[in-house]
Amino acid sequence: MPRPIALVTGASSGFGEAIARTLAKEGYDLALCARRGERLEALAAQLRAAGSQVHTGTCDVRERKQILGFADSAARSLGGLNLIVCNAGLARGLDKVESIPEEDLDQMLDTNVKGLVFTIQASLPHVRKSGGGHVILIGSTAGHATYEGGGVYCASKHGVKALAQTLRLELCGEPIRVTSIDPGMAETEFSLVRFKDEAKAEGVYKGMNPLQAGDIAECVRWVATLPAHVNIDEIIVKPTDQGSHTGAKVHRRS
Ligand code: NDP
Ligand code: 8X3
Repeated sequence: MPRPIALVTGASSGFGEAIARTLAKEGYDLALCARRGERLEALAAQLRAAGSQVHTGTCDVRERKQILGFADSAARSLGGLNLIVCNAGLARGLDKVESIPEEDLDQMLDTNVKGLVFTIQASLPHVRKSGGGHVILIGSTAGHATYEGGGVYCASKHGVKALAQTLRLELCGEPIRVTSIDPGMAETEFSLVRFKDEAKAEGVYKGMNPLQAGDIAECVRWVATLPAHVNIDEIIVKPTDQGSHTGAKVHRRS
């Protein structure tokens, strides 16, 4: 049996890094991309030492040519693509819709929505050529609810949900599964990227037990290793301490 091959965007930290580690343990070869290439190389060295073939690419998913070039070179060097994990994404700030800086607006929509579409466009031809496979989109509970200051991030993740549902319709009849994994509060670099302030980022998870990156990697492992005729459409996964889809109802011990 040939080893399955997964492409993971945003593999330099958080969910993407954990997904890469988990899939490597599961016997996958990997194509990993992000903008911080040095982090990818450090991760790739560990995964290669444990027996996986790993192709890395310093790549900004907002740049269509970069992600197209990365998917092509990955498929060429690894021998195809079977599983695509569209994970790269971010939130910037907590500004109201009325006053969000244009730079933050562009970065969230360009990364979370356009970058994801570019990743699909770059990868699907290789998945088809490889005989079929699975596309996993990392959405968010922010695709199921909204909160003040989160309007654009929530719009982007509602967009991810719409793209997952549409892809499932458009790919019906082909042996390609489409799953959306939609986490709630998870302690990664997400809040540091959002606030650019360590104390503020730590405060988000203060006194509660957030999800960890490995919890999301386990969801990916589970849906990807089910029999090919079983498609898990959507997983909403939250910390037990988070009652609502937003931060409105969170149990904190201190
Ligand atoms: P991290 O900040 O830890 O990881 C984000 C990853 O995305 C990094 O590897 C980063 O790499 C990559 N990335 C960001 N922008 C780009 C870009 N333009 N091109 C390529 N890669 C990019 O956060 P998480 O792991 O938490 O986030 C992963 C996904 O999960 C995101 O889509 C996020 O919206 C979603 N999510 C997160 C939740 C949370 O609470 N943590 C909850 C729900 C969803 P680099 O900077 O090197 O490019
Ligand atoms: C991240 C979850 O609550 O910060 O997607 O929007 S939240």
